[in-house]
Amino acid sequence: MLTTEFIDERNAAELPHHLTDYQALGERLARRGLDVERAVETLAAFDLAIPSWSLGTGGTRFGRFPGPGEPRNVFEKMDDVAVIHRLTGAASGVSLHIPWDEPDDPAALRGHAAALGLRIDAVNSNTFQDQPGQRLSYKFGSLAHTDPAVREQAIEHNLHVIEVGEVLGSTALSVWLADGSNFPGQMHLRRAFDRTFDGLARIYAALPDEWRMFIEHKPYEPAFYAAVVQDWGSSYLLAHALGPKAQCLVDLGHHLPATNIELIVARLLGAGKLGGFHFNDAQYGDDDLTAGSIHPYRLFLVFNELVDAARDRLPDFDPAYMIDQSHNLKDPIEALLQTVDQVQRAYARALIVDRDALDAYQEANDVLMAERTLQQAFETDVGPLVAEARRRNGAAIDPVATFRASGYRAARGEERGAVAYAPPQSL
Ligand SMILES: [Mn+2]
Repeated sequence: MLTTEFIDERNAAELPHHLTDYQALGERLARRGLDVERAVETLAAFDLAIPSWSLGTGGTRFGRFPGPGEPRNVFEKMDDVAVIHRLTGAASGVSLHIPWDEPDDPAALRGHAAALGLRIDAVNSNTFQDQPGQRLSYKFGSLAHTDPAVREQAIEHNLHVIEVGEVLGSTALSVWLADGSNFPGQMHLRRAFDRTFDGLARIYAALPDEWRMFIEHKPYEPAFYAAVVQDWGSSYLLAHALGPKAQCLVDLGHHLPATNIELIVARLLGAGKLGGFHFNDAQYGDDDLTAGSIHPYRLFLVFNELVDAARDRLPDFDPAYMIDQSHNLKDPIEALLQTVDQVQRAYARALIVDRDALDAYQEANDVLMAERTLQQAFETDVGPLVAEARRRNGAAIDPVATFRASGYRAARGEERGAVAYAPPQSL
């Protein structure tokens, strides 16, 4: 259905216009002393991970409105990720959530992924809700719980996730904790943090050699008074005390309004503790909207820090790029195609910043020209650059249009039916 021939055929129809646009962009950048070919090569090597929980329609606490043809199991989710990867050439990773998408046979799932040209990215543990048959409840926390038996259960779960991840070929564990309190006085603020560190240290000790642990902070929700790992400072304290394999994960939606996220990224980069990202966007709180849909300039400024860090060859610079969104209204595959495109655009814009000029303006305290250098890159239409990177990877010049023309969703609707697959929420 979405064969190489089909994609090539669709691309062929767009090729004359595309090449004209690409050449024009190359000439415009050359006048600024920038090499479009170098940017295309770097962008073509970019790759991110799709979370297993994003292939079905999400929901809110008020309801969920699923569409036909959603994947019924983790194998079908892989099939959908393969479609996203074929169309974008930049989504070969799958980030699995345990237990939501725990396979009965992890080796078989690894084989299925490999056959589709996919790899298993970070595995995510879950101690923020109780599973059927679970012995002890996480109602009052997991690693931070007052009861050592609950803490032990949470540690055991994380060790199990590492074991499953090893069979799957993963090399990273993402830990997001819902631990916290809703009311002043409910939880001893200092001791809860110490208990969390002790639990993470046990998990850290079990990490295989080449593995990393990503610690994901979040200011509130479900803890509405005091979250235990509420900000990058707490995350950094934990990662620093745990050791070199522990790093901080920046979910773009896990910050209070008006927080300067690119500044946090710069701080973590400087400390060698930037583990990776969960891309999404937000107007108010942890809205899990499509990346770049609300604050595209911020997404560009985040990538600007990353391109700058790569240029300075910072040690320990190897961020894991993941998506974490909830697709409540859009077709999940289309929303993910749009997301990958938006992230690629932000990266492309950062790649065409005139860094020598920016350096000089910063040194000379030329405020206006320094800002204008960033704006000039952001305001450039990088569509042809992104399309060219995709084309060279054998992917689609226009992923969403190609997906719609393929009839993939309708065919899956016939095959999978309008099932009400249990809705994992986004994290
Ligand atoms: Mn997240």
